[in-house]
Amino acid sequence: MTTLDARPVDKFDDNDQKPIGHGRMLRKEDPRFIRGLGKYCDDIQLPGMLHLAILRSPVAHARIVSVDISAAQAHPKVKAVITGADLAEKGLAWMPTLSNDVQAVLATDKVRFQGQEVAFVVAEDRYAARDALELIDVDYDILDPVVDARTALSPDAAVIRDDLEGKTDNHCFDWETGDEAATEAVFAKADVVVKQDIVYPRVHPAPMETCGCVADYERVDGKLTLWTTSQAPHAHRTVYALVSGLPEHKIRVIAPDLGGGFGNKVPIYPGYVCAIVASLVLGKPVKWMEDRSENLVSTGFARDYIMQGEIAATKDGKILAIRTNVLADHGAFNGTAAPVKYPAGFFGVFTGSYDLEAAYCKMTAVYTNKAPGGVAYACSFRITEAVYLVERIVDCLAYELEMDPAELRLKNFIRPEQFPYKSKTGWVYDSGDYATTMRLSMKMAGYDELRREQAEKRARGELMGIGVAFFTEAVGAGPRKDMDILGLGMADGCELRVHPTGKAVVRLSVKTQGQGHETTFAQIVAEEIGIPPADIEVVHGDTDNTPFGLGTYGSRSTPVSGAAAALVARKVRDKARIIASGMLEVSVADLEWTKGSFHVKGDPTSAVTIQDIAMRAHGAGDLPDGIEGGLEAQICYNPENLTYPYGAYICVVDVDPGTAQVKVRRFIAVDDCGTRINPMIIEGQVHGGLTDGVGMALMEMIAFDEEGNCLGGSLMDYLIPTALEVPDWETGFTVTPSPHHPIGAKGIGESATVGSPPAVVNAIVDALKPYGIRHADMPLTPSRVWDAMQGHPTPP
Ligand code: MCN
Ligand code: CUN
Repeated sequence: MTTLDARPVDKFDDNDQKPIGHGRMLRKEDPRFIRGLGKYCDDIQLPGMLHLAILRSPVAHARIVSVDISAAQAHPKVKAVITGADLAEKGLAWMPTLSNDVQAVLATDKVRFQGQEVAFVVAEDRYAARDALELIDVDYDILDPVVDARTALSPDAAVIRDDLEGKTDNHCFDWETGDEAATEAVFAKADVVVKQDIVYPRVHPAPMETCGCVADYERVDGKLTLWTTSQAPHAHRTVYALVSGLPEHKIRVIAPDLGGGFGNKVPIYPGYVCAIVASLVLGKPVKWMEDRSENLVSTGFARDYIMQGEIAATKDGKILAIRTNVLADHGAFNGTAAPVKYPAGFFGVFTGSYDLEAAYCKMTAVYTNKAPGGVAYACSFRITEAVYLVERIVDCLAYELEMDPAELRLKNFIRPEQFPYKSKTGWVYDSGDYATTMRLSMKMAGYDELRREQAEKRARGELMGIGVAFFTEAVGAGPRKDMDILGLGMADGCELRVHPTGKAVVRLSVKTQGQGHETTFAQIVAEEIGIPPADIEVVHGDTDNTPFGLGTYGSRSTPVSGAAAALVARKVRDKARIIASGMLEVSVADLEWTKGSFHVKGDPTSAVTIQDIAMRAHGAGDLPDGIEGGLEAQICYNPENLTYPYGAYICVVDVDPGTAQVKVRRFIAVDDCGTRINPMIIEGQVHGGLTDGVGMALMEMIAFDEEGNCLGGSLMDYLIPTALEVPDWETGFTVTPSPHHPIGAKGIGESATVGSPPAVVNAIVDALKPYGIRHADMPLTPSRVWDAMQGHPTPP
């Protein structure tokens, strides 16, 4: 019998030169995770720790008339009850969001969404804190809620953000990209124009672990330590320093193991600030952990774009231009996390994988009485919405032209020789060979055979659909010259130390939430300096122990921090070469590097290993002139460009004509993320993302009633997919390295979530072709599919 302990944690073999892409190296972190030995925020227990619970608004929009906390304060186990008014006295009632808006930490004047933070209780235990919430009496004067983004700008809509000076409407921002006049000119000459309303509903990242923290302020040395669910510990630390006035070196942010992030753990939530305030006031450690309903109702949502797409083409299917008008629902505060110059994230890549003559997007964002957020759920900064728009509208064009959707795409792809390709909205796609990837997916699917099967089934009245989607992402934010968040440049630091015995520690500024960084970053370093991955410890998620950098989101870890890890290892290797030249008494130019050692050119027997060199670097005896002892280096990597991973997805569905139930029968996913570091981890990322896509296409949506009540406050009401709803994934890959990344790797973490929803929806719409249906909005629940089959449009 194989026991867990006997399982190889690391299959890397010293004699194998290729730790990158090497077989299926198991994850170094899994022995602790699969035994339940991960250490999460809620596992942190400190002596004298108190517990914080938050009172949340039961209504979507109301003026706060009064808050009576006297009964809660009288509870024997309660240590403090704090309201918005208390925070306002200290100037802490409002905090900046990652989009330069402000958000209430605790409501003072009004509540603006159901679930908003109104007051908090700190008590001896979690139960007492929760009980005492019931004793707080808030008198609300109910106001009309703004629930539908389509009516948010109507003159009679209540003004949500009257806290902002001079604000008289619910307008959040306008944004545009591309060339309006040039696009209009192309549309005017086109043979065919297809227009379609397309909604990407509000959905939830729903990580297994909810958000929370433990704040511990030590009065003696004035140091605040915050264990927190954060995908970006360094960025969070800087924001806390700016908000609280505590000096930055006296703040230590630690993100321990995270039970999934999916973008949910990028924003700074009021609960974190409340716990910090409580610890500052009481001088004790304070824990806050939200429960599942709090997470579902109040934390960062994803999507909520109401889009109108238009595509112009010749009658034989050459796509000429794409135009889109978007209404973006940002909720009550603009809490979107996106580089400052990109208020709509990277939605600008809505031109997809196609070579166009012109493109234009106009967007209006509005405030509504809903929770803030917008960038989450593996979106690559809103590329989910962009890819859904373009891949749906291209299918609408195929429908109108009666062309095969795969053929239509093949006809319009950017060609390999056009890279680097500058899109009509200004993005420079680094590399790609789209047709090869598309053809591989068609071959794996047996595309022609599937179409034959479909024709036979249609003749028998059976509903089978084949959905095709092709996506390109722009990930790895980003070049400092045009990307920053709250003024912080989007570069990443990396530090590598090789110890005397040849074991190493690499320190990262990014933070894994389940993606396997402890394994893959060790692999990157191993590839460059020849120390086995098992001998390389990856340290991350602790601001006192890692170099500054902006964290993990937008699949930026591999493109930015992965590049930093490769380059810092090369820097160490360069120093090792000089030390080796001293050890072997030859010039640096006479040395060759193989398998973790330097040898004299033409004489493989006179060699020193990286481990020998490490010992010499730290040991007694002379080093070459000008070389200091030790074997370590640090760098900060500023990416030259984003990386552009892509993929071709084919989904096969069967729809029951009697019940409108959709069964996803097959799903073929061919991804190209350039150089593949760990094929097994990549496969895991893709499997997870494909499951997300099936979830969004078939069942996920955060719904509200007319009063602004959130109808998805539990996992009974907000459905997420399980193994039962998904098929056995069929994955494949092509490899087109990024020309500017040191090891040619592109991001993969969000690819499948981005690419799969349109594949599933395209398949369902294809199945419904006999009903004359060109489009239906997600989530395609049986009732929505049924309505579509009866000729009823999707309700908003
Ligand atoms: N990888 C690889 N070869 C490549 C590219 C990536 O082996 N060419 C590996 C990486 O080394 C890393 C993983 O794949 O271990 C994902 O890498 P990358 O694409 O760089 O993405 P990030 O590490 O930056 O992860 C962020 C991304 C995002 S933004 C969301 S949202 C998401 C996702 O990752 N959240 C996740 N995948 C998730 N997976 C898990 N388990 N949990 C989450 O919360
Ligand atoms: Cu958009 S979700 Mo991920 O970038 O953390």
